[in-house]
This record gives sequence, C-alpha cells and structure tokens, in this order.
Amino acid sequence: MFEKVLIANRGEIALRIHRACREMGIKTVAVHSTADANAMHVRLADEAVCIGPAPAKDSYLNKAAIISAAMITGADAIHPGYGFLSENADFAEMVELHGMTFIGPKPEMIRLMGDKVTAKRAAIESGLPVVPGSDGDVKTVDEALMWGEKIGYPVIVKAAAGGGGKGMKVAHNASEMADAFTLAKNEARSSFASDVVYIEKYLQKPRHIEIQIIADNYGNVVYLGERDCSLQRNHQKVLEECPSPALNPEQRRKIGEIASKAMAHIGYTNVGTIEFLYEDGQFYFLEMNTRVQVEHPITEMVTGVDIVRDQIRVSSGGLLGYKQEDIRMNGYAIECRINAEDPRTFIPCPGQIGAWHVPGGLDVRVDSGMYAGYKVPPNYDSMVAKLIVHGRTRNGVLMRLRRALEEFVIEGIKTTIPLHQKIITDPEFIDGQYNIHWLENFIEQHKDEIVEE
Ligand code: MV4
Repeated sequence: MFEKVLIANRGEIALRIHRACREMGIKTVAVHSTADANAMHVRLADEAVCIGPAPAKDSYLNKAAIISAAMITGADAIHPGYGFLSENADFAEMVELHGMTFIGPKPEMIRLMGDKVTAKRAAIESGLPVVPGSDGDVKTVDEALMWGEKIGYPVIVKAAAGGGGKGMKVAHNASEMADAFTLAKNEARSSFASDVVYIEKYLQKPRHIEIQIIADNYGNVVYLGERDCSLQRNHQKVLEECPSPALNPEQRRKIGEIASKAMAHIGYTNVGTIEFLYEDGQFYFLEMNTRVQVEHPITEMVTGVDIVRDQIRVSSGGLLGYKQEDIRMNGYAIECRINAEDPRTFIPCPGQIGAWHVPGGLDVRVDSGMYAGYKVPPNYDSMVAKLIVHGRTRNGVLMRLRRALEEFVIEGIKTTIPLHQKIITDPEFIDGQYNIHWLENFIEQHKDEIVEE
C-alpha cells in the first residue's frame, strides 16, 4: 500500500480523497494555488505545497510543478481527482516515468477513451451497443452527406476530441448538413488540437444513464449499478440519481453485465464510467470517463462501496476483494450540486461565505470544502457543495431531500439551492419522467418561480 499520496486537486474532491487516505493510514500531500492558501484541503492534509498562482493553467494544470511537489515530499502516488489533469494521458505517463503511481487507469486507456472515435471503435469491438453512424472520421461534406443518406436524418456531427458539448452540431436534413459539418469542424479545430469529426444518428429524447465500474489488475471487474444524469444545463450536471427511475432490475443486470464484459475484454483497470444514451428501452454507448466522477457518492450510498478507497487499493496493486454477487443495490440516492450562482441566471457569484450550516441526520451526506468565513475564489468551478440523500424508496428520498435543502444555510453568496427546491416538487420530476432536455425546458418555464427565501 502507498505510504503517501499527493492529491492533485482542490475543493470537495481533494477532501474526499484525503478522507479515504486517512482511513487507510496513508499520509497526504495537498497542492494548492495562491488563491487556495486557506482552503480546507490544505488545512487537513499532512503537508501542503503551493504550486503556483490562481489561474489553473499555472497551478492545478501545471504538470511539472505537481510532479516536483510529489518528488520533494516523497509521495509514492498522485491522485488527480476529476477535471484538471485527471484525464491527461501525458500527465499519467509522466507520473509513472518519475517512479510514482498515477491513481487511475493506464495512460493508453486514457488515450483510447479520450478520442471519441477510437473509444467508439473499442466499444464496438468489445460488444457495447453504439449509436449507428460513421465508423471513423468523416473528411468531407460529400462524405457527410453520404452518411446522412445512409443513417437517415436527423444526424449529429461530433468532434472526436469533444467533450462538454463543444464541436457538436445537429443536421435535421441534407440541406443543413454542409453548415453542420463545417461548424462542427471549425469549432473542433478552435477548441481542441484536432478537427477530426464523426457522424451519428441524432437521438431526440434520450436519458443519460452511466454505469460505474471498478476493476483490479487481476481481471476482476464489477459494475456498481447506474446513475441517471439526465438533468443537465449547458452540459453541466445539476442533479443525479441512483438507480435510474427508468430501469428495472433485469435491464440493470443486462447492461451491467455487458459493460463489465466489455471492460474485461478491453483490459480496463481502475474506476471508470461508461456513459450511455437510453431511449425506447435501448442503450447506446456515448463515451467513457476514465476518472472518479463528481456524482460517485450516490453509488456509494446505494451500494455501500467506498469507491475512492477501493480505487486507491486497486491502484496499489491490491485485489478488489469482492465479486459481482456481493454487490446489492440498497434503496435510492439523489445528489444535488449546489453552485455559487444566481439560481435564475446561473451567473457565478463568488465571494465571502457568511453563515454556513449543513443539514444532517440519517442518510444525509454533504461533501464540501467550504466553511463560514471562507472566500470562494472566482478562478475555478462554482460548485460549493454536494448534498447527497439516501433512503429506502425514491419518495422517501424526495421527502428527506426537501427537508435537507430547507435546513441548508449558506449566507453571503447566492446559490442554486432554490433551483433544486423547485425541481424536486415538480410532478414530472417526482414521476421520474424526464430526458436530457427536460431541465432546460423546466428552467425556461419556471424561472420566475425560482425564489430565494
Ligand atoms: C448525442 C445526443 C443525441 N444523439 N448523440 C452531449 C455531450 C456529449 N458528450 C454527447 N452529447 C449528446 N450526444 C447522439 N447520437 C445528445 C447529446 C446531448 C446530451 C447528452 C447527454 C446529456 C445531456 C445532453 C444534452 C444535449 C445533447
């Protein structure tokens, strides 16, 4: 097992990793920017190293500074968390070249899944269902038109290097294809290093359902159920739930087994999430995330598995220690992402937190790096807390969530708590009747009713 882990991240995930390390008897090293000198992860860690100024590119994305900090403090592994360098294959390689362990999958896996075209090819080869489309990159408008005829409209043109919805354009018919293709290609070129694009049938009302998997280096792969992440705004998840209200146990078992088999076939190790679009009872592979995700706690609450602890264990060469038949889905869990934003306009509201009181009680978990008096810096993501609520039934969870949101006190900054309060009292949401477009329509229709107390 590792003796010392450097945590190459900030905020709640840095704390989450620190906590797992502490419980495993592992020493921790925090790294931080000058803007984060007073952050909780810096206070709690055994050691802390300032790695640069506030802009992420000079600190949390500064590979050389992070590796130097790890070498100087004698860390034997680096945990990248999510975002920042977590899916950077070059960084993972650099960590290994310096004789340390990157807590994540092998660099080749990160690279394979980072390119959506190669990821889709690997998905097909390993038996995952995919959206019908071009089997590789599409180079010209004529070729794009050919695929449009073949698959049938509407189609979507996507950047191979894509993510966060960038470089994505829908063509509803042949006359829209030239523009969609050119726009997607140009956006891909300016947002990423690559202008490679591919084409898929456009699904019009899918849900976003993802399967959590964990695998050790000895061929053991286990799936930990799914999360429904359909509630998004501008490709930012807002609320996630586990299990999905759209699946029954049989459908869950089927897709879970397909996902596990595919990961075993690819030789994937560590934690990972396989994203699917789900429409009319069918799953379609979308992409794979090769990191621990923001919403991993809902899976932990339902399965009882400590995902970050087990990730660290398998990274150090340990056995997973349980089999698929040991995993039981126990009840429901929902996570609300609470952001320092205006709940109507979503404009970030960094600033000093006044009063800070978190809800508690049975089956209520708050993951946050905030505290009373803390100054939320303007340089990073606006998420200030994750409220995760568990219960035996989905209705019970919604009741408990309503209570917990009411109990939450955050003064001094605006937050998205009122948005969550509005969402969870909506009849369609209560019925579980939603898809990836539901939240944006809901906000459009109800924004005047989203009010702060
Ligand atoms: C799609 C799609 C419909 N059909 N692909 C958006 C982000 C990127 N990772 C993939 N995305 C989509 N791909 C096909 N063939 C719709 C989306 C999409 C979406 C997916 C998941 C969650 C929210 C979304 C919001 C808009 C579009």
